[in-house]
Amino acid sequence: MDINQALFDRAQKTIPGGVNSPVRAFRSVGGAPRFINRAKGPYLWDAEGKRFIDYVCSWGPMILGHNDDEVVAAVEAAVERGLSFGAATEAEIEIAEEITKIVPSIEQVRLVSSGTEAGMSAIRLARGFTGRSKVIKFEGCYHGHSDSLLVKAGSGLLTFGNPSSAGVPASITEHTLVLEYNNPQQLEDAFAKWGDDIACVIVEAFAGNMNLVRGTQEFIDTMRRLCTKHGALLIVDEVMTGFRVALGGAQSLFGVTPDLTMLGKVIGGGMPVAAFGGRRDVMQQIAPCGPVYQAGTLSGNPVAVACGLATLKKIQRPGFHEELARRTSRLVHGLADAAREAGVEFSADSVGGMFGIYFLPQAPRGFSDVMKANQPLFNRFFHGMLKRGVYFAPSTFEAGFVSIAHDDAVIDATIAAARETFAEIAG
Ligand code: KE4
Repeated sequence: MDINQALFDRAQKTIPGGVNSPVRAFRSVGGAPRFINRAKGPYLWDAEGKRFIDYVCSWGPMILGHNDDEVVAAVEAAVERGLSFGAATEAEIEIAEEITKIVPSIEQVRLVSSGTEAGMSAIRLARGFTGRSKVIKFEGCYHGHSDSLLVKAGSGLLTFGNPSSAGVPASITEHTLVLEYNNPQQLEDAFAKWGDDIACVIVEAFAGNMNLVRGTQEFIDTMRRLCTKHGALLIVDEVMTGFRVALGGAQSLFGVTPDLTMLGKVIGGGMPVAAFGGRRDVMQQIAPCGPVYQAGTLSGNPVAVACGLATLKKIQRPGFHEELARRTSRLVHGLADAAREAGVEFSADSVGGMFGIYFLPQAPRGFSDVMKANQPLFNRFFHGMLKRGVYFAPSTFEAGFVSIAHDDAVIDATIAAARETFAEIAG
């Protein structure tokens, strides 16, 4: 038996599914997950010492590559000063100033420890600010696992959601309306029916949790216009896209000004930092300033903030995002060329340092397109690449990520491995 399998068997004795987050269990691709014990630059090494080129990048945070020397030095210096105080620190002011400088729509920001906390808090704040209960989200988008967001579309069109997880009472999800992504008309209809009862619309402007799916400009503009008209708040979830698709995130590419933004992943550089922020008048409703309660023992943890701050400073270097986008585009074009040469139906897309690969004739425009992808073929591709030392996300419903440590030689090695894999699965 191999070491990863032995570790997986042992892990399942004391950890549900052997993992601390479901996607890591390789359930949708099959086989034993790789137990990683170190990483550097674009590489991971598993428990057997096998090296992989990493396109998960911890699901987005590792935009500088693993264990960037300057980031590690900042973390080590913070550790020397203390692991956690549960008190205010100057570093929290510094990272708040960086965030509000980089993302102009964020006038004030509150740090939390996960994207889930950011989403849960942003929705509570929107409900508190507007005095309304109803929330609109979109099928295929994920904003963390807080109860009111674990919801699937209602049985009929424009009917309120049903729980998508056990343990979530229907009374919680009955305020959440799940609409079709990239369907402006449905938004018009929903606001026509419930406009003045809607607290917020929450959206991934570039969706990354049904693989990468681009929101259309019309879709985003429609929700901004309708929220403004009806006094609802627009929450753009930039946990994945923030500082990743562009320095200023998806909102900078769409030219949209959210009322609230969620941040995570890159903001912590791999350590537990996330945030929500936006209009000052809205943020002033958060405790201790206002009546909307929100708190966290490790919010703004000094070691995690040091990691995030060092990351945010380094990605602001001139040309960083242009170069990251160039490398990511080189990857997806190389993969598409390799698939075409092998005669495998495949497409790919990228926005900044985020990409999608699809066993579909063209990039999906919404959830129903994504569901038509050839999942068995993806699974064969996944394992063919894993065997050749390339680690993609173990699910066809996940986006991929490139770091600035993925240089052309690493990208070209990936494409060479893909050429062999596509030839292998073409039959
Ligand atoms: P966390 O609570 O996992 O820090 O963030 C939740 C979240 C919120 N919003 C968006 C757009 C997200 O992508 C996420 C988390 N993303 C997943 C990857 N699809 C994290 C990986 C996992 O669940 O293990």
